Amino acid sequence: QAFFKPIHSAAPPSPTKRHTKISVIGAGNVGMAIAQTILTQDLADELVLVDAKPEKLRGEMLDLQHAAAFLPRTKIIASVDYSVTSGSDLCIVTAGARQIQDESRLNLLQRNVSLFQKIIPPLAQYSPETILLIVSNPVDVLTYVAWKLSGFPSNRVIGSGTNLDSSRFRFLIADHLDVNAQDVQAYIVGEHGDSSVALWSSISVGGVPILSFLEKQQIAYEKETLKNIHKAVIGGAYEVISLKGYTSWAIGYSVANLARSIIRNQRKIHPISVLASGFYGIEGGELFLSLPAQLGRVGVLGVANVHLTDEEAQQLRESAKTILEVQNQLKI
Ligand code: 6V0
Repeated sequence: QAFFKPIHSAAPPSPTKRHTKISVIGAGNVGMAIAQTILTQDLADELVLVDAKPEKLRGEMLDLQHAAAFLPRTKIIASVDYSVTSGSDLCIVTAGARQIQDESRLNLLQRNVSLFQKIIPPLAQYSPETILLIVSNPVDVLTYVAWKLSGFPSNRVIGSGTNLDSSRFRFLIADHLDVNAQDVQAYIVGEHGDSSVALWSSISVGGVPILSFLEKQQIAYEKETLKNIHKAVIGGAYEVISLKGYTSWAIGYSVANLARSIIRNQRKIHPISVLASGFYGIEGGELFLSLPAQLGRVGVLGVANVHLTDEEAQQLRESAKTILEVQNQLKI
């Protein structure tokens, strides 16, 4: 006997209602922060966790499942076997070696490329239509590696890139000016890391272009302050890692924000790692780095044509060179 007596006149579920499935690969600090933010924001009908450590994975799965009474209904499953990811709309890859104190992101690369050779082909095989969202560092080069290993069109392979750096940037500007970070439009582009580029010329707060405002007021010293803010953005991850051992909450929110734009077809512009060759005079080979890109249900819809000063464009090309130099040494 059924627990509920069915109401036969109730309409059957609409055939157009989509079942949304998101897989998170790597159930470490970052993967779990992303998973829990996705759950609280009601972004998926089914959330899948994959990790190489079965006990830890089961522990994380149970811990999240035990919160079911307080969360939107989501089926949570976990396995070390990639077949559980089958039919995912979005696969978020956070698996990897953790960045250790003072280690540059580029040093992590070699350890992570071989991991990706085990992770990306089965993901692509089980979910041939999925969007791959790469978070593992160094994110720009690993997004390129994922693109090559998956054989997917470039619009379906994205790196979380400088979405997080830009959020740190907006927080620090907002804190300095005592305004709401959501009112601060400011992009960091280029490499997620030491060669990232702050687009000073396009920063605005509530629609007011900040640099020209400061220049008109002849508050020249403020420019120095803003440059120090960029330094603080670059040092931000290193500082958090040296204090608590890893970063998690901000990257969790940042990636869930990208997941929302994709799954809910928001057409929002995010600074994320995309195939950048040909944009803003970037040449010399295929590479991924962050540019302000529009995201929707099919992945990357386009790249915004933000005005860059000559200096900013030059810095962006230098950032591209830094990435290519490393990438060219790889065997994929
Ligand atoms: P962590 O806590 O060590 O988690 C990594 C997880 O990956 C562990 O649970 C491992 O068991 C798992 N793993 C390892 N190999 C495999 C495999 N073959 N298949 C499945 N799972 C595997 O690290 P943490 O979560 O702190 O960081 C994860 C990655 O995210 C690192 O590469 C970080 O550098 C990167 N980050 C990227 C950021 C960004 O803005 N792009 C921000 C923060 C961290």
